[in-house]
Amino acid sequence: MSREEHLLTLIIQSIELREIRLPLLHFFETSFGRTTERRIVLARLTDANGVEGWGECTAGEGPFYSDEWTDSVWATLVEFLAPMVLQQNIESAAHAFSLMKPVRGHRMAKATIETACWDLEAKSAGVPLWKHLGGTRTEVSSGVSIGIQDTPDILLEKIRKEVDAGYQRIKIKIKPGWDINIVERVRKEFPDIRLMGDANSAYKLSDVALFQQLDQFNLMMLEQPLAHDDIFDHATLQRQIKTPVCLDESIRSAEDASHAISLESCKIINVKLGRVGGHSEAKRIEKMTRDNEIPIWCGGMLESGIGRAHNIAMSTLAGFTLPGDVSASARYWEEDIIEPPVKVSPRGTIKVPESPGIGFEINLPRIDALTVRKETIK
Ligand code: OSB
Ligand code: MG
Repeated sequence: MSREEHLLTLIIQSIELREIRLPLLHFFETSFGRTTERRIVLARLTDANGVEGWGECTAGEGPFYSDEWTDSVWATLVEFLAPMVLQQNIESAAHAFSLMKPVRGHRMAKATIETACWDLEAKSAGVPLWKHLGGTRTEVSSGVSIGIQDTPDILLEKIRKEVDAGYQRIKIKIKPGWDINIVERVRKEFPDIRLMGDANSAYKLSDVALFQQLDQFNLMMLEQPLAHDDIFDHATLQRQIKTPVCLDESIRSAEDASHAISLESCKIINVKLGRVGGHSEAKRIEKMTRDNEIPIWCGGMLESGIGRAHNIAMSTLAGFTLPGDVSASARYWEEDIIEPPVKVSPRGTIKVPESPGIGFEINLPRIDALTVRKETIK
């Protein structure tokens, strides 16, 4: 096939999957559990011209944030998803997601391939991924997510460090027993910071009195207080509290976002590439929420550099008006798998890269050293 024909369509010749193990510098604890080491699936797609695209799966080590996890993703990619995209004439990266439509759910597994297709296509075209996606910002606003700590004093110390580093917004994780008391202490110490809480579905609608009490602390938003798959009870809750509800787990597609907007279940949405199935769906959500004047921001899933780079590219789309959870590599990793690592300025911003694709170099020797399994599907 001629080069011209290759430029018209995307033909994936091979998909190399790897699992890497990456220890976190500090444990990360949410209402559903504590993580100390990531088990991350990476995909390296190669086309007929030898151009490569990289994707990172955001699934956790167990089915606790969502029903996907490292081993389910691996099996789903090998058995079903990789064969659906290999050797196909993919019209463009924007169509990769629809090729995998016969598989229901498994959006994080799909996003691993889908995001890699976008990187590959942007590299083929010689443009930065963020431009290829239609992004407009040249720097993105950065916030941090701080997990549940062993003591409130440790939490306050961590917040101090991030505020001093310049991060534009602090998110703390909350759960029953680590909520109102903690928010009160944090507010006393930091009366003016942009502060929010993320419950990761730890509460029920019957806890409404607690959320009404939280209203006094002027939180920017309350993320996913109720069930992971709910949009109905969240609407009832939102009617009874002043703090804006932000949905994370509940929004898996543009349709979900549309339903949540119609029901007034939330005032803000957290967009995560893995949770929604990749850049195409994220773009649909961005358009839908922008048309409805619902602010959005980019969430994080303790990604290594490849996932982080994709998050930065997505965050350049116009609708991403609030600081995201995408922070510096050095907050999580002793050494990242990309070069240079993601850095955050003293103003709490990340400069968008100018080179083609995700715009960061892949540190292959580092990835090799971390790899615990590898499989190439052709
Ligand atoms: O709910 O946003 C969440 C991490 C793992 C699972 C779920 C969540 C998170 C975070 C971390 O809050 C954000 C980050 O990557 O820094
Ligand atoms: Mg969340």
